Amino acid sequence: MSRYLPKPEESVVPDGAVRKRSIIAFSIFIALLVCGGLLFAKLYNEPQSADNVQPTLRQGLKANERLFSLFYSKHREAKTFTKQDAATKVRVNGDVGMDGTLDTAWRLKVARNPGDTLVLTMDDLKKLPKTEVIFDFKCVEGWSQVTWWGGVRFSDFLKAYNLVPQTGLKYVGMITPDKAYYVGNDMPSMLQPQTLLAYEMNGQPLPQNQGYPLRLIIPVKYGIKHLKRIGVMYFSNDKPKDYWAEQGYDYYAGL
Ligand SMILES: Nc1nc2c(c(=O)[nH]1)N[C@H]1C(S)=C(S)[C@@H](COP(=O)(O)O)O[C@H]1N2
Ligand SMILES: [Mo]
Repeated sequence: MSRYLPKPEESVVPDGAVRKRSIIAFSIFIALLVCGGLLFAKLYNEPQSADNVQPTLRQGLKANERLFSLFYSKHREAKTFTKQDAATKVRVNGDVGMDGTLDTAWRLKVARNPGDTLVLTMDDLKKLPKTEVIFDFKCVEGWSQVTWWGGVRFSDFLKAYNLVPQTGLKYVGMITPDKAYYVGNDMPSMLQPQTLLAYEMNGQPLPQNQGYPLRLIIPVKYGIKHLKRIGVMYFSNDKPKDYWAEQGYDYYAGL
């Protein structure tokens, strides 16, 4: 005995309603077309600014930048590891600005204000509290390694040397003593508590090829930003010169 199956209820839409829906759909289509056309015309007619980007597009880029810096606020922290996780054979990469060897004649020059440069020795820095960080060091070339560093937390250094007003500026620039390698880092990343002026690796003074006597460790950034062998440090609102950004790499180089 065949079972009686009720027919699925047909939804009968009256002709008038179909026409109305078609008109609405078509109107939306036309409206979008007009908006697109207007935007194109606006972009097409806009004078380009100095950096070859139309102001409307620039606004979009600026909004992206703001969104980005929200995610990468100074509260973010890189994942940390234990000393047992740290590599004993630490990879050496990049030797720009690393010619020859440095000795105790080295000084850290900090351009505090125009005409006011601090000149510091390694002993000055070692008097400040020591902070250690063990994190996964990542290079843009595609390798990473858990490594252990010790030194002065950058924010502690600023407090100790009356450099807190300089945190009102947007960037910190660093240069090797021979000026061959240079980086710029944004202030929020510099103030992140894991950022160090490092003078130790695996509990020992830095090897020459890894930045003796002082290097930057900034765990929220890719390796390119961890300048080895700091000679000069300065503060500015303009983006400091950056070696790899000049080669086309992302200036921010955040993880
Ligand atoms: N002075 C200087 N610092 C530098 C570089 C360089 O070529 N010169 N290379 C950078 C890059 S690309 C990386 S990945 C790290 C590598 O640090 P490491 O040699 O201690 O592993 O240093 C960074 N700091
Ligand atoms: Mo790198």
